[in-house]
Formats: sequence, C-alpha cells, structure tokens
Amino acid sequence: MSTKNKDLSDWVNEVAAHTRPEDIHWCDGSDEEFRDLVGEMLENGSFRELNRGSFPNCYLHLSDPTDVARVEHLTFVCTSKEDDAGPNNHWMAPADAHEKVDALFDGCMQGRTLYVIPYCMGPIDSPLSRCGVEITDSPYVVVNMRIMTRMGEAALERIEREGTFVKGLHSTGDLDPEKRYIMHFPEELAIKSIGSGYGGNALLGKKCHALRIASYQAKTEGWLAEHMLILGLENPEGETCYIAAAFPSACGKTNLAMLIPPESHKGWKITTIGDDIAWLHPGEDGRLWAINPEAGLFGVVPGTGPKTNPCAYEMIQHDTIFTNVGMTSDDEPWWEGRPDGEPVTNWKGEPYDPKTGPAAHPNSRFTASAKQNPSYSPRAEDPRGVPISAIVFGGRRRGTAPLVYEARDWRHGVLVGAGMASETTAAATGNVGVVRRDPMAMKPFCGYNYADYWAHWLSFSDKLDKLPNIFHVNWFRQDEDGRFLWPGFGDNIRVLRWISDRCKGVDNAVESPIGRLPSKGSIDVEGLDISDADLAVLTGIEKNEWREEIKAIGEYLESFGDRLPDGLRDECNRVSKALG
Ligand code: SAT
Ligand code: MN
Repeated sequence: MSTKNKDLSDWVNEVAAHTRPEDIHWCDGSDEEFRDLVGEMLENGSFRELNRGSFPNCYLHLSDPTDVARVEHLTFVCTSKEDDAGPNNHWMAPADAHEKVDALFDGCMQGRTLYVIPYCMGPIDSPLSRCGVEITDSPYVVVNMRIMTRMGEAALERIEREGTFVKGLHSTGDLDPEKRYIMHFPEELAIKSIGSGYGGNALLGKKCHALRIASYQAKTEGWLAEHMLILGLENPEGETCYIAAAFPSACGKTNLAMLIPPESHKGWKITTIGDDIAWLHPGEDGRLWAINPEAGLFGVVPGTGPKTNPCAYEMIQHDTIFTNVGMTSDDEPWWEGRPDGEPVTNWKGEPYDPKTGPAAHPNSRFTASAKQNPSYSPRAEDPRGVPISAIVFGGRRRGTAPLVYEARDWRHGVLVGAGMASETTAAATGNVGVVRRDPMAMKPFCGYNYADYWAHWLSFSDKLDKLPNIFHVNWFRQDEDGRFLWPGFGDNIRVLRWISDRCKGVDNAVESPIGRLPSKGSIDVEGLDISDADLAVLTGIEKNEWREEIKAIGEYLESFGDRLPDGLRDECNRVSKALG
C-alpha cells in the first residue's frame, strides 16, 4: 500500500530517510493486521496474553517504569510568536524545537519498522471530523490507535480526497526521560513526539491532535475542541438531554459518561457518546452540536468495579489492552478495586508485595472499543453529532465548591470555566493532590494562549441562538475529617436531573452571588442516607471562602495581562461585587 497524495508520500520518504527504519508498513486497519501485530508483540515479550477463558483477547503491556503518564514539563507548543502559546504552555521557537528533536530522530528507527497510520478523528463521513497520519515505530501505538480512532483504508481515502491532514511523527526512541519531548507545531498542523510510549504522549490522535492542535484549528475555524465527555440523559418518557462535561484527567469523566442509575431511578438511562474529548460546532439551527472524535476508551483501571462503574467493568472483560496493571496466578489482570482475584505480580512485573506499592499503577489504563460499552450510544456514529443542552464544568475540590450551581448566562459560564481548579491526579507526573487552576480542564491541552481561548469562548454568545446552560459540579466535597459528603457514582444522576430540569426552565433554583443554587428539596435525595446538615453544606456557599476564591481567580486571570478579554475581567468584578 502507498498513497496518491504527494504531500503524504513525500513526508513518509523524508521521515524514512532521516530515521532509517528497516521496513515501512502502511496500516490498513484490518483484523489480520491487528492479529499479526499482536502476534509479534507476544513473541518479543512486549505483550502477554491474559487468561483466554475469563479474559478472551485481552493483553497486558508493562511500560518502562519511568514512562507511565503525560509529561507536561516536556510538552511544548511551538508557535512563531511566544505570546500565541501563552503563559499556559511551555513554548519553544519552532526552528529550535525542530532542531532539537530532529537530532533525536536521526537514525532512531534503525532495525525497527516504520508504521504509517492514517486515521480519522470523528465519524468517517462527518463534515466535523478531521484526519491525521501518525508515523511511529511502536506496534503498541498501532494497535492502540486502531481501537482509539477510525484507522486505516477509509481514513486514507478521506485524506486523499481532502488533501489536508495533521502530521504526527512519533518514536519511542530509547525511552530516556532526558531525551523525551512532545512538540506541537499548530501553525504547521504537525506534532513530533519522542522518548515515550505512554498514551497521551504517543497516541498522537488523542491529546496532541484532538485537543492541542484541534483547539488551535477550532479557534481559526469557529468551533471548540474540548476535554469533555458527552452523555445522553434519557428520562422515563424517552426524551434525551445531551450534556457535555469537562473535568481534569482522572476525575471521573469515564464514570459519569457510563453511569448506571440507582434502583430508585427506574426508567432513567445514561448513554455514552464520548468519555474524554468533544468537538463542538455551531449548527445551522443555532444550537451547539457535539461529536466525539474518538472511537475507543483509554480509561483509568484502578477503582473500576461492578459497583463504581459496572459498564466499564463489563467492557474490559474481553478484547482489551491493559497497560501497567498487576496479574493473578491464573493470568488474569488485577487492579486495586477489582472485587475478586489476588495479584501475584505488580505493574513492574515483580512479585507483588503491598509494602512496595499497589499492584496496578494508579494511572494504569485500559484500551477498549467504545462499542463494547453496554451504555454505548449509536448516536456516537451520527455525522451531525448531538445537540448539547448543558455544559458542565467540574473539579476535585475538598472545600468551597458546592455540589452544583448554574451560571446566570453565557458570559458568567465562561468565567465559571476559566476559574476552575482541581486537585492534581496521577494522570500526569508530579505531585498528586495539590489544588491548581485548570480552566475548562484544558490546562495541559489548550494549544494556544488561554486569554485568546476565553475570548473565543465568549464569542459563542453571538454564534448561537440557543446557548447551552452552563453549570459547575463538585462530587468531592469533604468535611474536616476527610469524609465525603456526597455518595457520587450512580447517585450523580440526581444532580444531572436537576441540571436537565434547569435547561427546561423548571423552577428549582435560588439566586446566589456565585450563580443559581438548588432550591430546598429540588435535588431528589430519596433513599440516600444524607443528613440535612450535609445537604445544606453541599448546596450552599460560604461567602468568606468565595470572596477569597474570586480574588484568587481574578489574580490568576490578570496574570494573562493585556490579552485577557474585558468581558471576563468585567464578569469577575461583577461577581466580586455581588459577594460584597
Ligand atoms: O492523556 S491521556 O490520554 O494519557 C489520559 C489523560 O490524562 O486524560
Ligand atoms: Mn483526558
């Protein structure tokens, strides 16, 4: 296989001359190709077959122990002007960045196969989808990209028809953390990533293309690329309300997108369109429409069990790639939160000893096709996408942020998103549990200056006739002793119902300086063991805390200087005044 597209064939030849692989393989995305690659990896030991009887077609990959998460300090946005990348990104001049990584790519594929992966982000026949080609020397990346994207022949046909595609060059290099860089060139629609085989650093269709490069493209083309799940909330009458929700990595997007309602909620159903990324476009009807650019899930494994996330638990019993979990004596995958089995080896392949840490790495992942999810919505394949009624922002906050509140209008909603903060998780290397600002959950993923990004968000009030309502939620409120005040998981549907009622104009809220809070009795807590006092804390605000919070948000926003849109500054001042 090769291509009629000259730009693509020239690029592949140029990369091959530079990286000097032994072979070149054009991926067609077939079952046979997948089986061959798996076979090769079983042979060279980078895959282990898991128990054929209980986990059919499941494989375990253990990464290099220094290569288990995204590396934000080694991730760069390389625009010609530093200010275009903004203080939210690490920046390098494009020429310097190319020089730096090109030296590392020199001869790096000797003795290896160079794989050409044409892929499409979004349904293959959707005008909202965008294509890319990833060149990699990692068969692990190929098999993951096959699950995560629409990969192979059909994507190549679309690329040949359209002519444009994002160029992503990847090599695992020698996995030396000192020689690891994830470089983005938004002006060239190009990515160069070397030295890591980990998901977010290596599956270039995901965070690198569908968020960093796409957010930049979306800015110029008038749409939004967001770190959001998309779910359908279906009521007993069969009506569906589509909700897009942004939370930082490892804060429960996958769980929320696949929620199973508790017994008390007969007739209610959640269907999943996407669990991580949403591309949002203004539709001809004046509404905001969303597609999920991905075709699979790359989810956190620990904590996945029949109680916390029954859908994910079911979907990973077959045809799944496990990365960095432990293993039982009968070759089953094992992770903290799996209700049965016992680990004998840990994620490093060593004998398991609880004294030396967990069996599964806290950021261990599963890769599985979205279609294996029992709550999968066929609307995920709809080329038009789904119409969004509500946008939800959320973080992991011990204090301050109530269970749920609604922004008074779009401009206020943009402030709510821009003011988001969350405790850090194991999805990126660095300290865990530190509160940091993570506007719209895009801190690691916005491919341009946040100030320009907020201005772009604000501009949607002119682009749409029917703006989605905007909300903020926090499932993680704790008391002084660290006890969680809200049960979370399946019971979060109670909050989603309040949100969907708000979108319909139901009178269920009271005004407060920070937005609309649930009125007394408006959140259904029937069957929950929750005290009135806890509920009051969850649905109320502490004005003093919020004065501090708004002050901190204002200071953070001002750190973006002159580029900060006036609308956002004015809105912050308005809320600050309202708090008195
Ligand atoms: O970036 S990953 O795709 O590896 C997962 C995440 O951090 O959201
Ligand atoms: Mn994510």
